[in-house]
Amino acid sequence: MIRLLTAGESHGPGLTVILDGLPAGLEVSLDAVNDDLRRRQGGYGRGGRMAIEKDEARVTGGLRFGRTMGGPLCLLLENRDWPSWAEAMRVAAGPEPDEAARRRVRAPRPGHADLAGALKHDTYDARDVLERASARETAARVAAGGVLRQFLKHFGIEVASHTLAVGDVAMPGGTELPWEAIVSIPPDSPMRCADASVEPRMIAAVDRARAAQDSVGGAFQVVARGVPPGLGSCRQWDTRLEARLGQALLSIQGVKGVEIGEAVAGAALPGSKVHDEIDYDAVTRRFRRATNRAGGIEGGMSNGEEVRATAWLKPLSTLPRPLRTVDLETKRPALAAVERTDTCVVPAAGVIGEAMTSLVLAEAFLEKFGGDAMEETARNHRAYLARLEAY
Ligand code: EPS
Repeated sequence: MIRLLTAGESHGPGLTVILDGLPAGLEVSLDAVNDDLRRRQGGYGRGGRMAIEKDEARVTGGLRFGRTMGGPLCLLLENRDWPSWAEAMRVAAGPEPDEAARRRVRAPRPGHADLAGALKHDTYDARDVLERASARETAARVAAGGVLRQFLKHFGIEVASHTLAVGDVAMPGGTELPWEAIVSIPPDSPMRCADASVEPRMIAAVDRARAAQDSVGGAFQVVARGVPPGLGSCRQWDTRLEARLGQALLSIQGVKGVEIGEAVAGAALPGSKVHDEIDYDAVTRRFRRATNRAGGIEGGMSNGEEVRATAWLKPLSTLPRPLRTVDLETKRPALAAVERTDTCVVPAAGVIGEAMTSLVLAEAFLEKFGGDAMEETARNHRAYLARLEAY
């Protein structure tokens, strides 16, 4: 069983990742992990923070000679911004420093975790809440995803993403973007959008929002190929692959909606125009489909086609021109707290979506094939593929 835990605050000393359940013998390239971290930091629409951070993972447990040993992997990511927050976010006990009082957040931002968290944790300083709610935490998830991607690659599974929409600028609907088009998006692409004619309009949408002191949301799609049929299960509600993918993607800060395949368009169509007809290729000895509106999942299980999921992000809730709120202490009307912020994080969110999809697939993969050492997992996987061919 794969388990991922992260710890750390946005302006604390750093982030810790514990990834438990990987078989022994997985070779881990930290360069590849750091490439993913770099991709997450990019994208047009980021604020000043990304000029400060340069995320790099350091291993403090679980690797020997570059390979897992069967124990949990522990990664650390330093927050370079920490020295500016060492007083406001002091770890040690003692009276609240002036700097912490100055950085108090008493005017909860509509759309943010501030209010619900302050009530829940009984604090009048929403900083206690927002520091952990912050999407800074996603750097830790991407570091874990960078490792899990390497695990999956071993078994021919690859995960990629692309931006579908920013604000009201969207890729033309109804076309399934081929895998090759997605993976040929350059790593430093500003919007991570595969359509060069749409990208400048997405950039303009961010510019417009920034000029209006506002923010924009959007949508990204995650695609996984090489996923064998039979990951996940129709056995119970929580074993279903689409349910697990939905939870993983919805757990990304800012994501409010998830669609598997072409679920939204399909809801308005008759079944005959939605379901992907089944064909058999006698040469490759594989069942296959000419269409993939199901997004590679049927009945809670992968069906051997590409797994495709789309996630929608709300516009960021920190607004330079703030909305109305109420002061936590005085209960008087106030303007919401304004923190340094990004204008758009959709390109980064796609990379985080890849990490979360990798987590779900790796977990479902190990559930099916098991194994305490990579060779054992590979043996089980090979035997299953051989059985599918002989089916
Ligand atoms: C975030 C606010 C911004 C973002 C941050 C998430 O940080 P700051 O308040 O320091 O300017 O840049 O994202 C990251 C630090 C990151 O690594 O993605 C928020 O409130 O969620």
